[in-house]
Amino acid sequence: MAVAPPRDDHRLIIHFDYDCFYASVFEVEQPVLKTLPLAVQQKQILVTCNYEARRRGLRKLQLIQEAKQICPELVIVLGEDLTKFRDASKNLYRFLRAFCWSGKVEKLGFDELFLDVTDMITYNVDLLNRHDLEHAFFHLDRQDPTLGFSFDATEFHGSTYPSVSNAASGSAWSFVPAENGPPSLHIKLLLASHLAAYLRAQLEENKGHTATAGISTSKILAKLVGNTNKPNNQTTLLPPYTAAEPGAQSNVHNFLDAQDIRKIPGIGSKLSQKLTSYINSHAQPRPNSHASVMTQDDAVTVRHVRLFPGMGPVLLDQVLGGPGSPKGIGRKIWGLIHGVDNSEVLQARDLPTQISIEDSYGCLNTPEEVRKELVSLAASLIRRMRADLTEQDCDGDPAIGGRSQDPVSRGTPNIRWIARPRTLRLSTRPRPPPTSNGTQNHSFNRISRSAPLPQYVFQLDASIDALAEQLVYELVISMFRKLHPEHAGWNLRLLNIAVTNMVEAAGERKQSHGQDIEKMFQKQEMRPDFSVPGMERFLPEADGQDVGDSNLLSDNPPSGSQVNGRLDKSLYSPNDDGWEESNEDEDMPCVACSSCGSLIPHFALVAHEVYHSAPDTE
Ligand code: DCP
Ligand code: MG
Ligand code: MG
Repeated sequence: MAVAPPRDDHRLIIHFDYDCFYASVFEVEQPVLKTLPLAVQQKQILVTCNYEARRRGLRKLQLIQEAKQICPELVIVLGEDLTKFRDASKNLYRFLRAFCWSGKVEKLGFDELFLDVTDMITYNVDLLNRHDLEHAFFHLDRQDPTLGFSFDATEFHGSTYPSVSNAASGSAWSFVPAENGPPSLHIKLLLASHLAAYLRAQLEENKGHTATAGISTSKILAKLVGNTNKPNNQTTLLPPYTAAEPGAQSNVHNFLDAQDIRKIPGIGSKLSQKLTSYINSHAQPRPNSHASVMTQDDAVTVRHVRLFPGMGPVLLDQVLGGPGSPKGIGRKIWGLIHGVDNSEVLQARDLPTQISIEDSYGCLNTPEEVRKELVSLAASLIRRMRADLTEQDCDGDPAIGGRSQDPVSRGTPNIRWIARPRTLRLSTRPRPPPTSNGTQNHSFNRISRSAPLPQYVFQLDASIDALAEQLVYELVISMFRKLHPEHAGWNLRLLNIAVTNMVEAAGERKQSHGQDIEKMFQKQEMRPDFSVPGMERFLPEADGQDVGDSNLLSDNPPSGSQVNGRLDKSLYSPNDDGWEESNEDEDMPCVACSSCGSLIPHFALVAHEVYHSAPDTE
């Protein structure tokens, strides 16, 4: 089936991925670390390391023990407290957003951003002096023509796919149409490559972080092409994006065809497993064919799928569809492997959906112990609310960019709430009594109670400790008593206090939710990483939805409580931060169907077998 080519009212999208992000947060704090091999440890895992360490053979998600053997002089820092990474991520996001006219800057996880710079490029292409391209000027402000940077518009900045020497295109400028014709995609991408370079340089100069960028016309293409040259580099996917003439080659196809299917944002591990097992079990050996039989271990590329006999949205629906899978999955995946991704860059704020602070204890039994812990948790909660839910009011022109306008670093702040949670929730987890045969009962049930959050906690001039005391004495203790009417002896293992039900302050930009591709990006990006043993604690807790009265909630096996010490957990909304778990069918335990190899959730297996036994399914 033919696929509509990417839209020709091209958008220009830049994707950023900060280099060795956690490690560079430490390097910015202590520049001497830049010259040393540096690793960030969580549990027994090296979650990331700087490029000096990578040069010595270390890699992300390696066991610390193994890393030390390879590089005994390794400097190791602990990265279990995510606060500084979250703060740095927010800071960099705001810095880059200040340059972006559309405000369409979307976070993906802590260390990636998409910027929609279409309007900036359109404006600058129109102003380009075609008679002096080597001394072009990129305007960063529509009002002030002096704000901007000089660049050479005869060539792309950074790397390209294909590399310029390989591109049949010749010189970039040969693609510029006649004086009055519409600007070509080529020149728009060329300008976007210079803007990306400028932003990367600003980021490094002002914030000390280097980043890798990808430049193309959609989120999926910008992200994938950016990955091809790391670190501290950028790659632009060159036109042509369609094979308009017979025999012509589309760079989108050429580029995507070589990609491992598992790397395509939107095709997570479960979907690629289904595709791989389908292709491996159905391919006929065909000499010289790309769709020939492969062993289970062979990576399936986009090309394998695209050119597989009979492949199209209908077959993909059969292979990937099933109980619980999103409607139209076949068409969507068929589009993705052709580079079709019309999902917008969302103007998302970095707002959490809830903030929750908890601590685990050997045993809390007396009112005095509980009161003391609640005050301390409430103080942490209010501190976290102030950090995550306020911003400095900046009257300056956000279009002018981050150099002097960075709202984060300007003096004399005028702080205001950008969102106010409406609900306060208290959860506890009592230690269950031993079972009759004397063994420990491993129940993880939490009980919780919610109440409206009093307005006084939003007073920014009051001391955090005083507010915490007031909150506990006036409200939290009575919530606690309703959960535990007994006078003492609760044997508590955990206390959690959270604010939920976030409402953005009036006049704030709205976040839009629910675009499938956004979820798919996150699932693809984050899930494989979290499958590392011992990393489960970064999954948000599962008890986010109670409101109203006392509520028995069974949460997932230990998340925060496994770790000694306090955990603050800001659950970010999906579009801001890829760290939220999704409940779609990809998360369910699945078994492989013995007939077709598709991964089927347990509950749906019987129905699936019925489907195979129907006469027209095979
Ligand atoms: N991270 C984590 N746990 C994981 C995977 C990642 O805590 N299982 C953190 C550490 C990384 C950050 O997320 O610094 C960003 O992840 P990336 O995969 O982008 O890795 P880096 O930015 O560290 O390295 P690169 O230069 O390859 O982008
Ligand atoms: Mg990343
Ligand atoms: Mg990174």
